[in-house]
Amino acid sequence: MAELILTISSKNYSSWSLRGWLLCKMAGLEFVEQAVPVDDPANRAELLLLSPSILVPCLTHDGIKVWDTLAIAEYLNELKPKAGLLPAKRAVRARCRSICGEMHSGFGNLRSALPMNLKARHAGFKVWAGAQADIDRIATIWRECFAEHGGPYLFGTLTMADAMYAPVVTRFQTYDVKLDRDCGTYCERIMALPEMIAWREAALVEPDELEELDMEF
Ligand SMILES: N[C@@H](CCC(=O)N[C@@H](CS)C(=O)NCC(=O)O)C(=O)O
Repeated sequence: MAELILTISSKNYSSWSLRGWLLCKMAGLEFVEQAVPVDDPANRAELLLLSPSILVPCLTHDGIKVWDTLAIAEYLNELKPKAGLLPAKRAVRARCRSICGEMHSGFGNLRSALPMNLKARHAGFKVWAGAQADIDRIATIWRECFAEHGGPYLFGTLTMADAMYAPVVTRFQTYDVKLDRDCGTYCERIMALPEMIAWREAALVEPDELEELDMEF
């Protein structure tokens, strides 16, 4: 197979990079990581050559550029249909795509108030009502999935939905978000995935915090 290159940015701050990277891992494909720091305006010209949206992640394969995380997820599913990125049954696939879409286009309050930052720990963080409503909705989605599919992941086995929600899991840890037992156990399970351990370890050794990135990213 032609070489796959995944362009990403900070492992500490970039939630979309984490999603794209996890999707590649879940697809079971060999890929080359290309890290571009997007905080420096000088790098934006370079990034434009790598990603038409100037955003990460961006996947390059066989002369094809795929940007935007949902498009990457669908592309990987086409490349590796047996990897199970989407559930086998049409109705369940529809639900999986729906909750991925909800993550992709929604939860703005959560994303801006609780930005991904794996190095940080905010014990007793005060979550404002708007972000709490997003957290409650996510917990409802997860609980419905557990009830329907019995865990241990959202659709039984790992799918693109778990990748889409993985950065939320890290935020729940960072900001000490109170969750019920099932949701808490799910978070622990996601953080215990070998891929998440590897990502977190790399995030923790990135250069010091960049203040301007301590926001939705
Ligand atoms: N809708 C895009 C969002 C990607 C996105 O916002 N990426 C952020 C990093 S997490 C980015 O590249 N930001 C660069 C910048 O704002 O300069 C996707 O699904 O991939």
